[in-house]
Amino acid sequence: MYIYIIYRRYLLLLAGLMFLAGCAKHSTGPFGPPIDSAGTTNPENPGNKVIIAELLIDDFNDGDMIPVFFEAGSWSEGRDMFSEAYDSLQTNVLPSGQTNIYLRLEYTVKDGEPYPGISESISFSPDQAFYSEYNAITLRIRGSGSQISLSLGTSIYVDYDNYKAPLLTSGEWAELLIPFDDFTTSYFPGHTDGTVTRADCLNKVNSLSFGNGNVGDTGWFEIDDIRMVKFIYKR
Ligand SMILES: [Ca+2]
Repeated sequence: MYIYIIYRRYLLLLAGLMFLAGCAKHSTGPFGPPIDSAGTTNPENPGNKVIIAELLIDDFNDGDMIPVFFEAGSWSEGRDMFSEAYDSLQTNVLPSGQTNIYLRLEYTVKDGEPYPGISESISFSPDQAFYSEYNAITLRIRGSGSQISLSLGTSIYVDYDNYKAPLLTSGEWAELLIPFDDFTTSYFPGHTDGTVTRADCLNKVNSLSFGNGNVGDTGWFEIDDIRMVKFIYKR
């Protein structure tokens, strides 16, 4: 069983890393195309985004690495055999005296075959049907300035198929809303020939991960308040 878990984790990491190069060319902003509440593209007056449903994946405030949403799983660092990655929980004391806990990953991506890179991820079993109830992910992130790839692994074809979105980091916390429509995939022809829809794939999500495959990059990122949300534009 232990061997299987390691193997599966390696597959997920491998799949994630295979995709990073493509994400570097993707420059969609965090809020995606404006639509109105009926789902119609409306660049003149997108209105305000209003979140009408949400599912907390994890805010880390319980102080453990088990996601609030998925207690059968655990956050874990991943890396190829040459790179380095160390995850930890960090605590902030807020002005109110309360504490906020978030997840930190420190890493060095070293050159190594076949797919150098690091990741922080959780795996879901059984698969999760996020697309049927939600249309975006919200989270808070800060980091050392590198581009991080947010990945939803899906099992519609094989167990390491991925949908990805790039996240830019800076030293300041950023609150991001990433619509599912901003996620891209390029693995299999079925994704683009119309035989398999985004909904098909994102209703079979088996992992969520944050990764970096930029060889030579040494840095860190911190994440908090990860939620699946459903938003509409309201005018
Ligand atoms: Ca938190």
